[in-house]
Amino acid sequence: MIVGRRDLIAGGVAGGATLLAGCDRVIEHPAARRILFMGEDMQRGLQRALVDRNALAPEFTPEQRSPFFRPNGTRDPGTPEYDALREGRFAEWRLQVDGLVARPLSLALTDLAAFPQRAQITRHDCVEGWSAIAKWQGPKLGDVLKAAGMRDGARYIVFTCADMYGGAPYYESIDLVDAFHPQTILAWALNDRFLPVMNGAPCRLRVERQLGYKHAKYLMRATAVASLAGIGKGRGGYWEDNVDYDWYAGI
Ligand SMILES: Nc1nc2c(c(=O)[nH]1)N[C@H]1C(S)=C(S)[C@@H](COP(=O)(O)O)O[C@H]1N2
Ligand SMILES: [Mo]
Repeated sequence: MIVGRRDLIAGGVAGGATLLAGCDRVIEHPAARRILFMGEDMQRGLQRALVDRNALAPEFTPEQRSPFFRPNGTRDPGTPEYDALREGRFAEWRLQVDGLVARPLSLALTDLAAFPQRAQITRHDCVEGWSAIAKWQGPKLGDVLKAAGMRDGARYIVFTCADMYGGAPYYESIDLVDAFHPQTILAWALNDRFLPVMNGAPCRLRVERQLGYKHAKYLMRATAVASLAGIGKGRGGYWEDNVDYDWYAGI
């Protein structure tokens, strides 16, 4: 039996990082560390191979929504650039879609709203042990990528965010299976309102089959790449680079 992330969270254990955190002394040894994380990668690889990556995350009714969707991580990027965009109610904001695409795009919120919209009421699970149910709306990332046209060799989409967290730029990445998953959207609305700043205004990723840290807020750029090497520290995301979280955080 494969224990999913949801089971781990429901049981009060917040995934691999916490499980391993109990063995600090073993982990300090480089060889032990290598073996442990190799095991971890194999386990994740196995999970990715066995789990139906196209299955849908559960969706909920409007009544099941949480009264409040708490923020986590950055609550306000607070940079001069972001402040200026916010001041102008994000009219000047553009999402750059670039990298290994045939037609790079520069999309305003009105452009995102002109795509067919998907709305979904889903549960967000943070590794820190909290969950919240909310309605998200936006175009499917897959539709936006189709508009840009994927070029041969593209394997991942890297999301660049407007904020720094703990002094490092926040970024994330997903593979094309998740990028083209029907519930993966560029959300600009939360519970039928524009995203609040604390939840990632003006636009954030929703990648519903993965844990909260993959849901990049304050999106500025979505870049199709062949490899994650050379981006950040090369592990595919802020938490992956800095805290050993798994790149694939499937639930
Ligand atoms: N740009 C950016 N995206 C981010 C974060 C962040 O700090 N900066 N935090 C992540 C984490 S750990 C979680 S649980 C969710 C929290 O989303 P929320 O603030 O809307 O609750 O956003 C994720 N995306
Ligand atoms: Mo999180």
